[in-house]
Amino acid sequence: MTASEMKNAILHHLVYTLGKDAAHAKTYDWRMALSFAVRDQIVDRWFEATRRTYAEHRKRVYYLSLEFLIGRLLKDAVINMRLEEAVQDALDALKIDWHELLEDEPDAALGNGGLGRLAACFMESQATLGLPAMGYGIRYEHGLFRQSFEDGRQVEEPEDWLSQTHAWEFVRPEVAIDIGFGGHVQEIGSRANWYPSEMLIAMAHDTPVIGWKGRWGNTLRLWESRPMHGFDLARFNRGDYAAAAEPEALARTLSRVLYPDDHTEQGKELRLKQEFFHTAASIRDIIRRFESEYDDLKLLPKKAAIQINDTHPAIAGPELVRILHDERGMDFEEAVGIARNTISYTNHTLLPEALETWGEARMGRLLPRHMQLIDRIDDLHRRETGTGHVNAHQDGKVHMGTLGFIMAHKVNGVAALHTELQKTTVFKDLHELHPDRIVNQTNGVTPRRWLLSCNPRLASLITEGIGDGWVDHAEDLEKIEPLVADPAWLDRYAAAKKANKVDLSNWIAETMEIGVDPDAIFDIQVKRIHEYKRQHLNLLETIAHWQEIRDNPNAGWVPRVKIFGGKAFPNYIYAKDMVRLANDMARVMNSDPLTSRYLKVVFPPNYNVSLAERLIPAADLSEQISTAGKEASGTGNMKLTLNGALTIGTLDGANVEIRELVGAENFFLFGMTAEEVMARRAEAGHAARAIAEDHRLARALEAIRSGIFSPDEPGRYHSITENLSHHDYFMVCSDFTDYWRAQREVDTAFTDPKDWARKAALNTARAGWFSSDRTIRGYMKDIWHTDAAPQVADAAE
Ligand code: B1H
Repeated sequence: MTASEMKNAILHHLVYTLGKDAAHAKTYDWRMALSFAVRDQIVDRWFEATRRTYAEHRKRVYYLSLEFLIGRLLKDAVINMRLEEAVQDALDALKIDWHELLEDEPDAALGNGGLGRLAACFMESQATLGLPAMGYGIRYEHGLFRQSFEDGRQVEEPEDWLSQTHAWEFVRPEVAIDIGFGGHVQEIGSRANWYPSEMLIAMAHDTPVIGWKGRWGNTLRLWESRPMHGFDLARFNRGDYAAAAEPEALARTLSRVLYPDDHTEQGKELRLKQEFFHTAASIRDIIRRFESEYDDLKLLPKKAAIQINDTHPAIAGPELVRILHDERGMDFEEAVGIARNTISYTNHTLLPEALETWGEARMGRLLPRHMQLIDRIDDLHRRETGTGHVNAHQDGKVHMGTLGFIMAHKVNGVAALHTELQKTTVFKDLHELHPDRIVNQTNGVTPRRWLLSCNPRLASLITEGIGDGWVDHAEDLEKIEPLVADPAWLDRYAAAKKANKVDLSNWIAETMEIGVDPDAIFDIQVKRIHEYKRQHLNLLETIAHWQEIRDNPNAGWVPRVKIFGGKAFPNYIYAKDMVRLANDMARVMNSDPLTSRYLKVVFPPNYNVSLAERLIPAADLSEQISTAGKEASGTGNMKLTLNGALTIGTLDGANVEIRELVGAENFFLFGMTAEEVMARRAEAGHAARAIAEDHRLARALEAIRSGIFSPDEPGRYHSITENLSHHDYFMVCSDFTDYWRAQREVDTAFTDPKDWARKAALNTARAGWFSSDRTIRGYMKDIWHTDAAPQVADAAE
């Protein structure tokens, strides 16, 4: 497509789709017009992929997830369609600022963190690989809350991405699926009819997901809940206005908001309803599509693979059995076998507080037939394995992890260490019964968004050196290793990083009115705020460092900018205290004339995908400091490595694999191993001992206690200091000394800029394995048993 064709397409949509005269068009109108013009380019390729999938009777992969953290889509689409030049030139001709349009797009935050972003990266990789796949999620009207700070405190506001038309979706009013809850069951022999007492409708909205060079397009289908019976006109006519609208409002609450839980199990009824709504609609849609193509349901595992993203859609097992057995009359045991061979389950966390359970009373009331089927599945599983002690329904609750495991042919962990720990902890008994079921698929991230798009300077430098093959064969990044030996090339690598840091410094100055030194170490910890991720370990080290600078302000310190980003769950008081402490520290330290040349603390609010794209390319140091054994994988760690940040980290999650690949000499390791953590935790008084043995730690804790950071309320952080001094489940104190040591090694290493650049470049060169293309290939081979389809011709540049 030429620039002038693009310009005409934009003008056409401006006038005929948006009904706007160019003379009066605002940023929003231009962005929408551009988005529609780009979307037009995608549609034919998307159709072509669908047609081929049918024509070749290909196996489809269905990714069921309550979260898809997709972020903005415009730039992604333009890049994958190779339309950058055409768009840039067209907008220049129209005197429209491309960056202003990009910034105008709402960030679709339909997820909490890593689990949701992983689903989004997977969608992009599946499309890039040409794998027929479909993502199923919920079209939340409000995504993850918007975070702002008031006097340093986190304040949550509703997120409103749908207040403007979503440019990328196609509404499918004809795909409307009935979903029932409650009611009663009438058993007829082994089978049953379920008569729900409450009904609503799931309506589909489809967003095309286009792969690299437009070679393949898949669909992200998001369900919106709708009332079965709309407005009650009789009531309205009687003057009962509120009641007339009530059924409608109730039905719509199901897709109203994303639960902001991240690793906590709230057990709310509405959440269970969301889970069933999502899963039942998706399963029904999958069966409908299958039956339009095949007439023998025994073929289902051959033609469809259903991946459930954590246990949130784990009701898929019983629901599929219900359809096969109750509705289609398949023998019960056979139905379980078919369902199991179709479904596989990814476990994302071992944290006990995150493992979903539902009370039998609630489950029995909302899903009476599923409750019966779960007991029969347990019963069958007991007979198959000859054991009585592993049941999904146990102690008055349904354990969704166990249900997920029993109803899947493969269960996967998300990094090597996490998968091994699964075998010895949460799924120990089940693993012994089914030793071949657990497999590992280490997470990955898409290099299109997380390098090519977010870091154009580094991406062009790489492409100039080795061609653009790395974009869809990220392992090729290792071809830059020979260049790393060339000092001139390394200077350019360092210059790209520096330019990214200057950009970020300018943004920080403009939006937060904080001046930072672009030559300082940009030390970044971005992720949800959680005790196990240990932002407070970072904060304590920052305090101790600040105190040492104050002791000796003229000692020639290596300047640092500590950058934090992340949201705390609204009811998680401890995490919110950590946010406030960081902000209180920033206020005090940034205005300290003795130290502010050397140390700044910056906490931009509302960390989301777009902010990640801004921060990550400017990072020198990646903080991956979770208590060993607690972070299943992490994916931010991979994005930062790819963008040439060195990691300071524990042997946790995918850090282990990152360190192996980039080399121990290019990684700042500290802290106890998962085994050591478990042993130390059993020792009484471990925290007090660690504090007694480290005067820096003791002094940092004392500073918080004294109220230096909260003079108006000295006791503000009492719960943090008390918890760390006495309980310290996450071993902040016991890991502090080694963390301090590693941070000082970072300082020393940074004083040799050439060697630092070399290490950084080697991180980029060796991070290709963390492409989600590699992850998806792993799922295809070990779990889904599918091939990538032949591709549609490349979109020309
Ligand atoms: C991860 C979650 C999670 N693990 C419950 N578990 C949720 C659990 O709404 N809920 O109820 C939401 C999310 N998220 C993360 O998954 C892991 O902590 C990361 O280590 C991992 O990288 C990511 C992707 O696998």
